[in-house]
Amino acid sequence: MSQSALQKARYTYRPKLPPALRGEVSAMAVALGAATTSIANQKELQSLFPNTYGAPVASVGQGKNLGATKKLTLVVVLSGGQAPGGHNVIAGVFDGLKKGNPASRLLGAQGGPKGLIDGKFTEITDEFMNGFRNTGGFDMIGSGRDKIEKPEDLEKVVAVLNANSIDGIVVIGGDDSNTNAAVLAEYFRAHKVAASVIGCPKTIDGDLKNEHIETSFGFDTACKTYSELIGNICRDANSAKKYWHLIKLMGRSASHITLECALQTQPNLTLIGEEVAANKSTLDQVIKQVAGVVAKRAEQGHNFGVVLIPEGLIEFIPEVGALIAELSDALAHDQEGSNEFGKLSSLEAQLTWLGKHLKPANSSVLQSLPADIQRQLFLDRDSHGNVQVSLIETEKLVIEMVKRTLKLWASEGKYLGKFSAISHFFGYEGRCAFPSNFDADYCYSLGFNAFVLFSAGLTGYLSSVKSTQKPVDQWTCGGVPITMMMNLEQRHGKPKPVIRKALVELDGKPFQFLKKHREDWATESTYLFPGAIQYYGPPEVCDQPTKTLLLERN
Ligand code: FBP
Repeated sequence: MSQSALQKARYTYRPKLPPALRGEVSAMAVALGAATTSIANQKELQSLFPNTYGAPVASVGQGKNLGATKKLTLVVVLSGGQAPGGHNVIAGVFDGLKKGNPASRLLGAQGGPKGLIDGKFTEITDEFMNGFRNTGGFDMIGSGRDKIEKPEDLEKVVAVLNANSIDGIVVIGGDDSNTNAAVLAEYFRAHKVAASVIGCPKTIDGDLKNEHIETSFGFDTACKTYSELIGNICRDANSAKKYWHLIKLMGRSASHITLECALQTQPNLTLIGEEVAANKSTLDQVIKQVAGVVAKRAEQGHNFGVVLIPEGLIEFIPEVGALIAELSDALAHDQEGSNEFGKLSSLEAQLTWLGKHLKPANSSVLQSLPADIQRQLFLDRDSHGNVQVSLIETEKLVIEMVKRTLKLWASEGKYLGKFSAISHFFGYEGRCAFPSNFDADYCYSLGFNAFVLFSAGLTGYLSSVKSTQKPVDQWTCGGVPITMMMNLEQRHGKPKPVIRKALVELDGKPFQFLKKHREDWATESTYLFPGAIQYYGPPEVCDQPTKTLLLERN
């Protein structure tokens, strides 16, 4: 297969390891601290996870590790959306395992959790591994969004483990997938299955983090990739001085990506979903906020600018969230029943039908939306009939509604500018990029560290690498019990134990930095141009972590 020059160069990059993971694996010992409790609902979680709840926080240091040289068979599972660095987590596990005992085996579950249920594996050999080191994507073994929760699937997994003499599973996933890792670990303990389960924190969304997990991998590379593109657009806007660019950024729920990209590029306006929710802003207020910045810049003769919009914004606006929830229910109900709505073809007829089936407040929000968005709400639904929020083109919605507001203000003599707007959506552009040096090093360390946790006999833990705002020489390693990060949340009307998602904290330093500077950024064009990710060169150019991490940890 032909390869690009960067591909070839990256295959030979040697990721930097923290001091605790250097040297002989038999000298990497795991020390255990005091027992832990979950962040909330302690009683309920203890009864749901009687065999794994309360495990101590672990740290990796110098000492004797008798399990490190044992011959083992481990399985890696990639779960959920792609995130740069997944292949390096696998490389870290692989190298640790082989260093401990060259006869050990690593298997990759094909296509994510489903591969584990069906017993479909790819044997990871040296040659196979070497073709994926330091590369983006999950194409090495594939990923999937299945969960292993149903009793019959759990039984199948146990049969697969026994048939293949598997000693442990590394789950590489986000909050949901690692919640599933905790369920598996508990099930194995309860059913006297010897295999253990260790998770690694993955998601570009950056919402799997807490005291022990400083960042999820992939966030760094994805944000740097989007920031390069945003910086280029800022420069184009500032050169041509004729367009407003409205850019939606991935992040299913939390606005971390949008916030980080704002810190890296200093656009004129950044909407943060969590702030909109906290202020209980209406859609009209959000639109007026955008139109207000456009009008203010127009007064200075600047009919151009850049606005960042998080993917999850729409659901954070309380009235739109309420509309989507009721609409999903009504349409799903119709789909399962008479399919009256499904048979209507004109938008007018659909709106009339919904006028009769929705609460008046939700119906009037629906009526206020541009026709294209109304159509999207009805068309883009999942197999259960639910509205697929991530497919709604919020950036276009904002443009259309800002246009309306500016037209009104112009008719009242309050606005004399020109609003020519272009929409963008950046998501898939960043999920499979070559991992930055930070992600390459971080992921390799997470994987290697996961192996050390296995060798010490731990189960139900997330691999944790800390002090990542500092150079790798100062990173520390350990493990955090997954149950410690859990609470009960309502899912489909029932309480479910889940890892708590980390949303943007409005009193946190990253958001406070944005808040302090945003008025200046709105009126003055103080854009920053981060440029492309650099892989070779001075550390201050190549090895810097995200601004979020620097602000949060320093
Ligand atoms: P994970 O949480 O699984 O890492 O995925 C995150 C994400 O990239 C979101 O930002 C985005 O909303 C979603 O996946 C899109 O996923 P898909 O392409 O499967 O629709």
